[in-house]
Amino acid sequence: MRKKAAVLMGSDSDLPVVQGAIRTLKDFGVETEVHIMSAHRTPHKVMEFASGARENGFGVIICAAGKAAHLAGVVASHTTLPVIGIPMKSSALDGLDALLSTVQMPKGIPVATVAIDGADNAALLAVQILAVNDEELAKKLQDMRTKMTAEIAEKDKKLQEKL
Ligand code: RP5
Repeated sequence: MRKKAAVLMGSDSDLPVVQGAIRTLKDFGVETEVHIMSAHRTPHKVMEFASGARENGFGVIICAAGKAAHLAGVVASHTTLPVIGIPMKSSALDGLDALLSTVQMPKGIPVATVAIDGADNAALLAVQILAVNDEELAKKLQDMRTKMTAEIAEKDKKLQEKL
């Protein structure tokens, strides 16, 4: 049976960006649970969710957080499932603080970090992780790439006609 994905975000203010990840996961038919939980505002809830995630049927966890963003790192410390961090732009520093907080994990507890506000790529990476032993998902990924290639070729063709 296919594993589920979890999408966690530190605040409801992250939702407009995180929606992109939720939509992409749903487009691929991945069962997804979405929660607001914060490493500093609800630390016990985060620990409980992360430590039970594997036995609760999850295969990958996406964590979106801004500012001093430690959600992904804390989640990763409580599970051996792959964790993908989305640094959010929600700060006076335009997300550079969250990017460094998320990407600069000390050795031993990895977090795969995507670009600032990179919700779509977080979802695609999650799908790629789940597709390691799922031919149907792998085929959908390949179809998406083929479509993308055709779209670029079409855009280039139009550009050549215009020039
Ligand atoms: C982080 O602080 C959240 O992930 C959010 O990006 C940022 C701001 O949160 P709010 O003050 O809008 O709740 O924990």
